[in-house]
Amino acid sequence: MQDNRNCNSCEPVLNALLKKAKEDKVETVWDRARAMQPQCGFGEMGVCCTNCSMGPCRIVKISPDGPKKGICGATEDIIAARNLARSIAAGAAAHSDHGRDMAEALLDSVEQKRPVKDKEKLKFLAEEWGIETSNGGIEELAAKVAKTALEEFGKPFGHLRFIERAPKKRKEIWEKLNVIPRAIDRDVVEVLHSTHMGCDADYRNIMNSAVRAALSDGWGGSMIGTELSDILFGTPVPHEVEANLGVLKKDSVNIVIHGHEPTLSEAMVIAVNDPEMLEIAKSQGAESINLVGMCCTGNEISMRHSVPMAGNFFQQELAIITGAVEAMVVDVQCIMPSLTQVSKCYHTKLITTSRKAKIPGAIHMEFDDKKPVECAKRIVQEAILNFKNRTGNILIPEEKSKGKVGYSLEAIIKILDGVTNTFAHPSGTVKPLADAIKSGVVRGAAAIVGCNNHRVPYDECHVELAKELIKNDVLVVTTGCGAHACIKSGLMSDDTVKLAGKGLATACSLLKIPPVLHMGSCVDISRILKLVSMVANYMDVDIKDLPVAAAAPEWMSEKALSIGTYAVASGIYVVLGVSPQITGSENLTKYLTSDMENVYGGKFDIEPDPVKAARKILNHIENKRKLLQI
Ligand code: SF4
Ligand code: MSK
Repeated sequence: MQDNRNCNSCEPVLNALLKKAKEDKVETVWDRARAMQPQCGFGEMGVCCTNCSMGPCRIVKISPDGPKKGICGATEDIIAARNLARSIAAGAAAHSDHGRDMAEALLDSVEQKRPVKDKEKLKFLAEEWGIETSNGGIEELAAKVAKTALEEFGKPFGHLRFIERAPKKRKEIWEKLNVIPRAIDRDVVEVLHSTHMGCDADYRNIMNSAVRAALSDGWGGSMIGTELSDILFGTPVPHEVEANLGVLKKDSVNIVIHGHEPTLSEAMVIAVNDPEMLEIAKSQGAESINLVGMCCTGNEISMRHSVPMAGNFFQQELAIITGAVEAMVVDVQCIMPSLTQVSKCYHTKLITTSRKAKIPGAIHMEFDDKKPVECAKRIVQEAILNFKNRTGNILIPEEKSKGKVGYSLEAIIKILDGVTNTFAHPSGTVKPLADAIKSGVVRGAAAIVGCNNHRVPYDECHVELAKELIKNDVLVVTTGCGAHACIKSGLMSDDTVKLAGKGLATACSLLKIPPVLHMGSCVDISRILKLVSMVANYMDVDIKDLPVAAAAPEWMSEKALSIGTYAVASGIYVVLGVSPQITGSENLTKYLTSDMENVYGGKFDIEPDPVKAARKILNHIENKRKLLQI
């Protein structure tokens, strides 16, 4: 495990709060990672199987005498591929269920007569899906769009609607390989079926099912999540926010909202701004109510409401350790179960809100989509009444930085339109971006996404990779916890252009954008898919031909595996900083890191060192440029 915390922005915060944790006798993720060493070799290589009760079975790689097959005869290839496919399906399920919740929230908003924020986007989507837009009002249209979105999860025939956004050549590849996603739930279920004991025994075929499920995430569930969130709560526009744990306030009621789905956090924004709530807070001796966001919820509400970004995955325990958090309010995904133990050492109330994610020891206040603001007010009140229970044991780090967030696809296109003044298409043009890439002023683009992981230096991998890429004239777009790392280190401020190469710096100065663009939460990687598709269509090539790449330098979640898989299957070169648990199967490892390129045009690579990872991405980009003869 890595104890190294070299990122300039996070090091002082970490050092101070880990010291405090030690003094307060609080265990953190780093302590548990240390205690876990050495980690199980079978698990690390992906060759342990528990798919039936004849097992567990494990393949012994290090000695010639150990078992080379499971009790049923499953080989290392089968076991490793089945394990990986199930993880990808779980990641696709998590993202897609988030998308389904947004569709249900849209339907609820119609029933509750709550207006949608982006009516234009609603109309665009309705038109795209062939829904009649001239009859009836906005509410009727919203209901039709929500129902059509919900049908994408279980329709018995056809394929996913958003597949039509992909370039023609990409769709032909998917069709030839028979991996076109049909219905989101069906594709996830098929992975679970085919990886059941005694079913699919061909690792390549297992991976085909996994690819289909992953594509149903990227071009299905995640895309629905992003589009409907924008319709419901507004499409983000660029603006400045503050980031890092220094955003907590000493004299205010601090509420950290953590997780993923924007329904809860949007209601929390309304609740904390309610004058009645402020009055109660003042009656308890607080100056104000300070709502801050963590992980992807942090991305969602910073993009739409300028709510400060308190930090990423590895900062969730540290936020409570400050001793200044009255409530940590969580919904789904990436919430460490350890938060109950950490919060017990302080006065913090951990409040769970989703029936899908209860944590023993937390207070459960179930969020009701039909009464969002009422629920949020009850939660806020619970936090306010906890202000008086603060002890003097408080340490709020001084560190905070500023940066620009909110680069939705629509915002990027509007900026580009501003340069050309060409409204060639109702949804705008990507011509200036394509021209900048073609001319070589900008060499290419790379997405930096994903989590934190104790196996690599915290935040440093995101930040160093981003710096290397922009230095070499590669535009960086980022989401999820990678976005938090970049904003904390100042990479999203306008003056970051001084770190960029000459070409990229010139383009960014002209467009008045930082060279590292915040594009949102994990589901918002669908924004990136749409952007690369538009550029590919504009240049009349496939995504695989573009000088673009992606990296997940500190990934840990099954969702990241699904993202990586749909990116590779969409033709993108993806560098992982942490190896998936596959190395026990040479065949599967070779398939993912080499053979996939022959069929999909994209492949995985594994490189923990961010500078070496940048070099690989730069080489890939230059190769693609050569092939395009640009
Ligand atoms: Fe063992 Fe086969 Fe059962 Fe897996 S499915 S636990 S390899 S017997
Ligand atoms: S929150 S999936 S730790 S990016 Fe989306 Fe961060 Fe990874 Fe969760």
